[in-house]
Amino acid sequence: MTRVDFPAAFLWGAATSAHQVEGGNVNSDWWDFEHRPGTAARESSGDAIDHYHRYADDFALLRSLGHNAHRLSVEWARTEPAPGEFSRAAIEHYRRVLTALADTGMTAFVTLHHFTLPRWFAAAGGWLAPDAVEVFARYCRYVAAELGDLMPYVCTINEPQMVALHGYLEGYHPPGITNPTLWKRAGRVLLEAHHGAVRAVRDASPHSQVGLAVNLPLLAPSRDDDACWSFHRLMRHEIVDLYLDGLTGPDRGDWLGVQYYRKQWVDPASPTFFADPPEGFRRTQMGWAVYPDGLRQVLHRAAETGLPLYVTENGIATEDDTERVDYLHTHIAAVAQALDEGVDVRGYLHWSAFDNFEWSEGYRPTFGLIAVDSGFTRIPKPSAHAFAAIAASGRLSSREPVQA
Ligand code: IFM
Repeated sequence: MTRVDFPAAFLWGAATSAHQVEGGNVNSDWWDFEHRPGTAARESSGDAIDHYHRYADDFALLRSLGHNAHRLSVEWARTEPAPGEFSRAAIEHYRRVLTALADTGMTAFVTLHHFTLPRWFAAAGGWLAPDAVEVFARYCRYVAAELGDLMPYVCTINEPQMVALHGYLEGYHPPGITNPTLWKRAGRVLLEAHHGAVRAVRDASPHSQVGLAVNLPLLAPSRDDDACWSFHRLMRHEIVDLYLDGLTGPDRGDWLGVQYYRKQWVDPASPTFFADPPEGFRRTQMGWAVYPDGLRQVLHRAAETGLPLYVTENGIATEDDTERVDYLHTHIAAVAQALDEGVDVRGYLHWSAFDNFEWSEGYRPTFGLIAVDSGFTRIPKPSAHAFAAIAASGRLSSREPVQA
């Protein structure tokens, strides 16, 4: 059994997002999507896990499980319920939330946009509206001015590539569009929106460290033929390179969040653009292929930006918690290996703290270290304790070599 000691300052924690845990996010485009017949959403987010009211107990629980950092999001749809009209009550709510988090001693990573939009912004064209970048920057500036003292780390946008891919090409997130031209346009707007948000946050809260969180699947061609390789190049460009190579200039930010879940095989002949994982790969409740060394590989690719890296999401949807324990060990071992190979990675935030609302898939996939029953009782799983042992000691006793 090998033992790996992480740097003393390494951050350990878990991540959530407002819509997935708070409940009652009725002024958002997602609430509308969940309730509109014919969309891909299978159920309503409803009360989610009522984190909106239970945040203080939730933070105390995570702290007791050894976490020294936590990632969460501020909900734009609550904060700016009408264009340019900000809710004092919403800001005061988030001030209470972030104060409770700071009181536990955990370091806050605060995301400003995690998939959900205010309905009015979506109705005005969302990311394709001519003033989208400025409107988003106005919201970011406001939140940073109001809450910047409680936001040591700010993430502008969660997974811009997935906002573009799921919302504008695959169509199973709002606005439910399946149009390659609009997909490419949305991605470029989101990248520009990140740069605008970095400027806005820095103006309003100069001491906050601002970053972007990108989802980096390890992409491979599903067949060794020209059509497949060329489609692989296109998908890799639109999902990975556009964003990583686009992080240039003074407004690129201070750090980069890497979110890794799986290896994916692109397939130009597939109506979903991707092939099923080949035989031999463990698949999650989402049908995703487990491939720990992909995390090491994408950390190396992200390191080419020269920015300090944080793993801001990594996790598995499974009913079998022993799989989660295994996933944690093998993926944290991949982070350790990347560190050992010289990659500047400074933290690991697991997705997710709690079982929660998994977007169009609803509540069926369970990504949490902590289960939540129908009475909102939190029940830490064995994996929460396995992660606590790693987080509290900063030490991994790896039981398996990382899959090559
Ligand atoms: O639940 C999502 C999260 O909101 C963004 N990253 C991927 C997770 C799992 O699909």
